[in-house]
This record gives sequence, structure tokens and C-alpha cells, in this order.
Amino acid sequence: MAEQRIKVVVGDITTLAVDGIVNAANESLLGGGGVDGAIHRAAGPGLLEECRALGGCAAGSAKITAGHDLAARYVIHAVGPIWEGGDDGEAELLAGCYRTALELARDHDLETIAFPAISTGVYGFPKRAAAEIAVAQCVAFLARSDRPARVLLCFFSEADAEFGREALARSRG
Ligand code: AR6
Repeated sequence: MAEQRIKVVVGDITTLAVDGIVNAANESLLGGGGVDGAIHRAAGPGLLEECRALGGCAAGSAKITAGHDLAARYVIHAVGPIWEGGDDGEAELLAGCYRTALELARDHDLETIAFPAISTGVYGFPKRAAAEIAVAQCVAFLARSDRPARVLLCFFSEADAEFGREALARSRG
């Protein structure tokens, strides 16, 4: 079952020794605060240099780079939507981030990738709804693809992780 390949973890995503970590970036792909800032700090200046050559990324999509000084071999930079109240296509854009990141992981034959809770910080997406979208997209993708073999949903706090656990439990039925 696809759900068994998804695990909720709590912690700092920059420390995870997985094949790829996903970044919650902005359209410039040139760094920022939150998890984006933490990933750039931990990866070192080579990451920013590589990102400069990418020419940005649209919201709802993602681009991949090397992991540089991170334990992870790759960083998948996903650009989440800014929450504007929910009537501006935010849910579909967030789903698009997860789908594109999973496609990139599959195309690079990554075994394990880790997602942060994209858009739920500075971008203001409601956490419960975001966790539902994350789980639904991962379950749908893993059901039809062997790669990635495993997905970690990495939450920064125990309280946030509850949203992930609840969404996963509901998906399992
Ligand atoms: N590890 C795991 N999760 C983290 C970490 C970490 N080290 N740090 C924060 N989080 P945010 P967004 C969680 O604001 O909402 C940046 O400036 C955090 O608790 O990082 O997509 C970008 O450049 C929250 O649940 O990303 C963009 O401009 C989640 O990561 C903008 O923020 C996402 O919070 C993107 O906003």
C-alpha cells in the first residue's frame, strides 16, 4: 500500500541523510527565510550559484539541483502558493508542487525524499489542509510509481506533525 511508503518525521530537514530534500522556495530560487534560508546555509554558497543559473521557477512547480554541502545528494526546489484565502487556485498549486517534486525524484531515480510542509510558514497556507494535500498527492503518485520508494513528510514541530499523522491515518481509512 502506498501509505506504508510515507512516514511522518519531526525535525530539521537540512540534517536528513536522504537522497533528496525538498525546499519551500520562492519564484526567484535565490534563497529567503524559513526552511529555504536553512537549506541554503547548510548547503553552502555553491547552491546559490547553481540556483542562479535556473532562471527562477513558477509557483506550483519545482526544479532540482545538487545538494552541495548537505547530506542529501539533491535539493528539489518547490515553489508553493501564497495563501490568499483559498479562492485563487492555492490548493491546485500546492498539489502541483508535490507532483512535480515527485516526478523529479522519479526521473532522477531517488529512493528516499523528504518534504517540508510547503507554504505553511511565511506563505500562510492552513496547515491541516496542506497536510491533506501533501498526503493525497504522495499516495496517488506512489500508487503508480516505484520511485521514490519512500517519502518522509518532515515537520518542524510535534504539533505540526500531528496534522501529517492525521492526514495519513485518514488516507489509510
Ligand atoms: N526543517 C523543516 N521544516 C522547517 C524548517 C527546517 N529547518 N524551517 C522551517 N520549517 P517556510 P513557505 C517549516 O516559511 O511558507 C522563504 O522565505 C516551517 O515551520 O519556510 O513555503 C522562501 O524563500 C513551516 O511549517 O516556507 C519563500 O519566500 C514550513 O517549513 C517563503 O519563505 C514552511 O515554512 C516560502 O514560504
